[in-house]
Amino acid sequence: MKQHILSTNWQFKERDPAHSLSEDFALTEDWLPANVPGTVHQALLTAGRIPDPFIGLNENEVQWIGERDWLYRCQFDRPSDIDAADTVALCFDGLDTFATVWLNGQELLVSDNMFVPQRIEVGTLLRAGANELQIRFESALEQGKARERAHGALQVWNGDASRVYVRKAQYHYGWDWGPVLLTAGPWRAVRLEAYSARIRELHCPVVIAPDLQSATLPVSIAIEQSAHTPTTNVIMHLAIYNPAGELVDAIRLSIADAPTMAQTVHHTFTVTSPELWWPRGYGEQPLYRLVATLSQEAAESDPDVLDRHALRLGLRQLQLRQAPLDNAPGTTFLFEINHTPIFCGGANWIPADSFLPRITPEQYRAWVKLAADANMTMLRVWGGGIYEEDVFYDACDELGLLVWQDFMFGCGIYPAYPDFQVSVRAEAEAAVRRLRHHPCLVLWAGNNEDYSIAHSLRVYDADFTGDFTTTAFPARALYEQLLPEICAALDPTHPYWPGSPYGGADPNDSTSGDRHTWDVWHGRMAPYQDYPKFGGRFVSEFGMQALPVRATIETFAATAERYAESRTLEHHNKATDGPRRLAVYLNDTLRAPTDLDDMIYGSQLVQAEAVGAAIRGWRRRFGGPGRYAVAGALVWQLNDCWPVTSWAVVDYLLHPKPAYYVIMRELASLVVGLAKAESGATVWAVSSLGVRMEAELWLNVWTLEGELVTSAQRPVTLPPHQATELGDFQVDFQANGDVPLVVSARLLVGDIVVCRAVLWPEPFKYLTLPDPEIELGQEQEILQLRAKRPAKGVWISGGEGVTWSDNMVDLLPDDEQIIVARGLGERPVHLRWLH
Ligand code: BMA
Repeated sequence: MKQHILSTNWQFKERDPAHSLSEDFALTEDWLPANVPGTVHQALLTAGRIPDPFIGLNENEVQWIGERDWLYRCQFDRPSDIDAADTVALCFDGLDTFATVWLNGQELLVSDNMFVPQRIEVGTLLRAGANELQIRFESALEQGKARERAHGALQVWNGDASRVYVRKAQYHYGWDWGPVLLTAGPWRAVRLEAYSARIRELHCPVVIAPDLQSATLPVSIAIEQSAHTPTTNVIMHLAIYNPAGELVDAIRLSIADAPTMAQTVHHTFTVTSPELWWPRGYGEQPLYRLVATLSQEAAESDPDVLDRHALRLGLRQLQLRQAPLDNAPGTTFLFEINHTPIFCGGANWIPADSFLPRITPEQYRAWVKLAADANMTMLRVWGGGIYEEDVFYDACDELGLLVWQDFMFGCGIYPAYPDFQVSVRAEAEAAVRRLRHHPCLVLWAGNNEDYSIAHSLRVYDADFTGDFTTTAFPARALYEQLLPEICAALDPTHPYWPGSPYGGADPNDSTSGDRHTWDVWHGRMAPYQDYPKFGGRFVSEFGMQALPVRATIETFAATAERYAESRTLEHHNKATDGPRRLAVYLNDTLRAPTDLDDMIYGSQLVQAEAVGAAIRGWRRRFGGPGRYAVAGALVWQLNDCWPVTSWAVVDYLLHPKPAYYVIMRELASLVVGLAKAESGATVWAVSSLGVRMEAELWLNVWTLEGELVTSAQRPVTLPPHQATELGDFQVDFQANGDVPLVVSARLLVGDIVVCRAVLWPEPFKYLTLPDPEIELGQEQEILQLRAKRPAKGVWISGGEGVTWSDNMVDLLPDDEQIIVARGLGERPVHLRWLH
């Protein structure tokens, strides 16, 4: 197959209603160069026509763009390698959103769903020599409003309510962390394909034997041949390569000669003793490679390759186990890979930019690597964004991150009238076909919080079984019928779940399915220390806001605006009551911050403490066979789409906030935990290792002045893949009157401290912390940190481009911590801590 990407020679302009459409397209003036793939905002920015909407209050200045229609045009020559007999197709991998396309003046296609790739055979419309492609993008806002008028207004959380009628990334309408930037444009590639025969689809739903000793690879290949010149002597060569790149098996299949224009051929490979794919932390991520080559045999020469497709496959067993618990009501929500129970610690993923085409493959890889480096095992692709780019899933395959994939519906009552369902079907089929072969993929979920909003409006009746489209929650026809049917037909090897959250009469039930824990921050604004009480069988969202790092703030706030309460900083916090809620948590926890740096540090400390309390408390309940009461904790949210104060643990410019390092520690293979108990402190540990571990538990109690009050030491045994309660540790907190005490626990394997936990008296604002006298040793990029007295939240900074092996640590006397600062070079570091 020959392929030409139409990425040059594009122009765009605002539609001028004073002219007819054809006059407007024919105008010679007003056109500006456009990048394709791209968006109108990016093109206007490049042309210097708009201020950067990410800076200051500029978002307000560019709202008109979303209210207008936009025209694109591209002149291109018919590529010389296209034969007269070839079938030629124009492919639009993504059009955002209400697009009409003309080729040489003839209407080619009308599209209203950003998630549906379009492929149109152009036949004789494509001329020899010069051709012109024209696209009109109509305002998604206006089109959505028209549909809303026709079908009735529906309820949403976040964004303009007309969005539920528009199959466009929902966060473009503004979210509680994202600006309103209703862009338009050919956001994915525009391509010409020409062929005499092509592989339309290569599919291989791998099945692993229950004993994991063999894998069956049932391959099916859909082939299409040009209607004009039926090709003869066509063969299909299929080969499977192991992760080292060595051929495992191959086969040559002959293809029936045309007249059959479309046909599917099948072959099943068996791989014995497969190298299994594992989530990171549990094993390697070996990837097999399946290559299908379609060629035409020639009498006296090598066969002509007509088309070639390849898939990377990970061989792994997957099960979502929903089984009764011995020690708690309801059922588990437990992912098993290769029969191994996985605690899915990780994060929610939102689009990494308001303007999608400018996210580079390198940035995608950097994001996924950040998640992997934080010991995360799962990312949830949240339903208000997009079905992500291939490179995102490729990186997850390579780094061993499991992916929970929502369908793209979020926080709304969506319609389900027949045309809407047709569009959703096309979108879902395209997404499932594109993503189903990735080993990282472990779940399809119907939507984000649509059951929650329905429940809050009292229109969700879990027992209702009639025609959903006649109810006030019509989209159950999508989530409980259309989408699961598509998944069952196209991707039976992955589980489907109707929503996130879902399970129980209240979709946010804590005893079945998944749960979004917003009792902290939203809802009742419970203290973050109470997170452990608000668990669920799988917590797929929870989070706490914090400011981004200072360098990021400086990119959008003018010098005079660099204070926490400034109009600019408040504009860059999109949550309803965001600054006020943040102030409550800060006030509950710390003495009031006085300047921007204190506010950054303070909010980030609170976020780190909150997220740590949640994961620590919930992972403790990953209690072993029959007792996996909480099997996942996905923080809301990993990333941002612009520079903003949000729940993100890494800011828009990929700077980790302190919470990131707390997550890294709490999701390590071995962790120790401490909580207050009647007798003092209670201790537990969690292991995600596959073998029983023998370790030494060291416990110490310190005054803030650095005097050792008590200590204890004992051997402990940690069974694999579970949390283990290690009993109570007697501490008499009252022995010295009001003297605050700090309890520390460490696990040692051999001489090495493998994990630490510290239990501080709270709230921190009541503590008067003496100077801990931190000593810093620095040998190139290795730092040694020691303290004479307990130090809380020691944050190390050293300028841009440093990767810390750990950060935001608590220091205690007699416990040196070594931190590796890759990329620091000779630069000095700066420390700050709570005092
Ligand atoms: C959940 C998410 C998002 C939202 C977040 C913070 O509801 O699904 O919609 O951004 O909480 O409010």
